[in-house]
Amino acid sequence: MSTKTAGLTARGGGGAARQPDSGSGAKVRRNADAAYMFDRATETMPREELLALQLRRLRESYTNAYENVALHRERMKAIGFHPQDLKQLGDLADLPFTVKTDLRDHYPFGMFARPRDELLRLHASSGTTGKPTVVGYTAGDLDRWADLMARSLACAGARPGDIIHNAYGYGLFTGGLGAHDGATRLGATVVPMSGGNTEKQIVLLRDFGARVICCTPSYALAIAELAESEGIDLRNGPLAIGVFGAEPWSEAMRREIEARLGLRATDIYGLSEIMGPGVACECEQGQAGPHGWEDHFLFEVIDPETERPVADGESGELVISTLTKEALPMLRYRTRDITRLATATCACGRTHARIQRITGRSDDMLIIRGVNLYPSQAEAALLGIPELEPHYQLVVERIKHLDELTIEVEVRQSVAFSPETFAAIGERVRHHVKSMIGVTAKIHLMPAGSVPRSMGKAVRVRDLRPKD
Ligand code: DLL
Repeated sequence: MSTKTAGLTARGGGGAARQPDSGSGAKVRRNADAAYMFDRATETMPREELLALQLRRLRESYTNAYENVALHRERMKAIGFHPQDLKQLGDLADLPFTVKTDLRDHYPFGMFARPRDELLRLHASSGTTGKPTVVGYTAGDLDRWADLMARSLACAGARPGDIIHNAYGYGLFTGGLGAHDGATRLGATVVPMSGGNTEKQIVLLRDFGARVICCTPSYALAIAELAESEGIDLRNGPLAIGVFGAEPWSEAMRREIEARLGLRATDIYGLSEIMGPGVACECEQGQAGPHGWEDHFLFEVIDPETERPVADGESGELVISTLTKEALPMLRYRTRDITRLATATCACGRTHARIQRITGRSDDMLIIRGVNLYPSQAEAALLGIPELEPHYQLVVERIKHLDELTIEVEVRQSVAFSPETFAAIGERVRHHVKSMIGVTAKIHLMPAGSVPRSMGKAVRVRDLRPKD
């Protein structure tokens, strides 16, 4: 559905726009200004001020949701709560969560707090079943997103005047256009490459001399590998900064990408329900986890079982409330991403808390070559094919740095075997899966009874990718 690295297989603040430190579009020579920040006053705001700002904006965001979104109003009324009752940030812990299925249940526009004709953009990502999760933006939302993405790119080390090669997928996925608008706002020259066509990516990276590349970490490695096999050494060129995210990755992968592309690899985090890329971004100085932009988002970490906040610095599920979104205010959104928050001021001087590396998810969502995929979506696609039994497993492997999905699924006993029939069924399944969920999978048809049965929960996924 959402193509983070398009073409590979699939996905590849409140108030007016702020002026960058040195004036919009000002050229800063390569590495000339290591201390540059896009919005220094906000990025280094003392934490007490930041928390006071959060409380004020949180009340406004709850009021927007209460007044304009029936679901939120009903949930607040059901517990006798009114936004004016919000006296301190800690009050949040007793308020209801929002979950991904809320968006599906109110598909497509039922959770918008603004009339459709005030929305200037829609994006969508995978839902848990066939229906995508639709998100929308007012002019103000797009403006703040561009600011936050510019802030993120600058935090990662990009500067006005840089060439930014953007290989995040353009389209319904938020990566491409999100990074694009941010790079433009920063005053950089954007190469709107999108994902795929790796050979051309390498030629343009070399010929245009990009200083910054934006893509998923797995795609960065795929680019490195193809460049090496073609004898093109990107390490000798101006490429200096990578802004990588949209899928889980590790410190080992960071080191490998840095060595093979000769750049500093920074981690960018985001999700479409909250905004898209640029909810948080790592600084090049610290490389110690993405700074979550706390003037626009409120981050909590909860125990996914008890649903209560964990102690400061403990690991749990990240929950995010938007503070300035007009079209789609999100209240205590359960991201399902497992992480920790670090609040000590960073080496770079920024005061915004750092989201530590995402170590997993509290649901069964897989990210395969950047495509968000729930086993239930694959199941829905397989159930539409009458020759198949409802017994399957998704096997995920990493081959040459890229994720490969194989679907092992049983064929009904009543289907007589012939190589032609099976080849035709296999092709139909592959096509159906691709068109419904946007992932190219290898299909392994199995005799009835051969997918392992489980005594308890069915094991739907065998994720054989290295953890580090
Ligand atoms: O992936 C937005 C994005 C685009 C982020 C480009 C960064 C760069 P979704 O398609 O809605 O949005 O997927 C969101 O991807 O809940 C995480 O599980 C995962 N994810 C995103 N960034 C990271 C990261 C975009 N840096 C889901 N590390 C999130 C680990 C990440 N996982």
